[in-house]
Amino acid sequence: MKLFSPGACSLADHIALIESGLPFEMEKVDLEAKRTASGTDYMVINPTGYVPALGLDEGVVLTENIAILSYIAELSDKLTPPGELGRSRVLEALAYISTELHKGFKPFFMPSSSGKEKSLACEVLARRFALFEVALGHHPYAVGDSFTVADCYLFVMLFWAKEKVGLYVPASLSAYYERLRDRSAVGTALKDEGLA
Ligand SMILES: N[C@@H](CCC(=O)N[C@@H](CS)C(=O)NCC(=O)O)C(=O)O
Repeated sequence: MKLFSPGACSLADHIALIESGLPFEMEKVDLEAKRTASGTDYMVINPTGYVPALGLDEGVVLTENIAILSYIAELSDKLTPPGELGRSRVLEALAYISTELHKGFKPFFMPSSSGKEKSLACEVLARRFALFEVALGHHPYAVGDSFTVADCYLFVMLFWAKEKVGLYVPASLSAYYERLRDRSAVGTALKDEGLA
């Protein structure tokens, strides 16, 4: 498998792959030029132009964080909580992180955003992060008692909040973030992407 990934949301998939123990390689993508490090037109690999994309051994490409993270969890049989609803609970969390948190950061990454748009985004993100503040009051991870792919994605959202945007992050989420940062897979992924 090959993960197309620079220092972006694809960090979540990078962490998940290391945690899974599955063999993989990485190829960097120049997101402005839409070219991979080996010179391929990235739009041919992923017509949306977004990272991540996961090239599978069979020459098939999987795109979209939710699909890739779910695939890694299924293939490794790790990173999903036990129980009848385990897989659905992870999908529920991934969908929330993707549509409510990830997309909420957009104003911070668009040079044309006004100060007003950014401060509104801060308020909205704080409300949306609060859901996990409540969840983490009941159990140690995003979806229960075990580390899952939802934690990989939530970690990246908190990384952006704390290290890129400077959002206020409540103490319980900060403690969770530090706990995840101490995981060996997270440290390795951050180092490999030059973010440590
Ligand atoms: N819907 C996509 C969105 C992924 C996405 O937003 N990727 C950003 C990096 S975090 C990107 O590739 N941006 C490049 C661009 O907008 O040209 C997914 O969930 O995988």
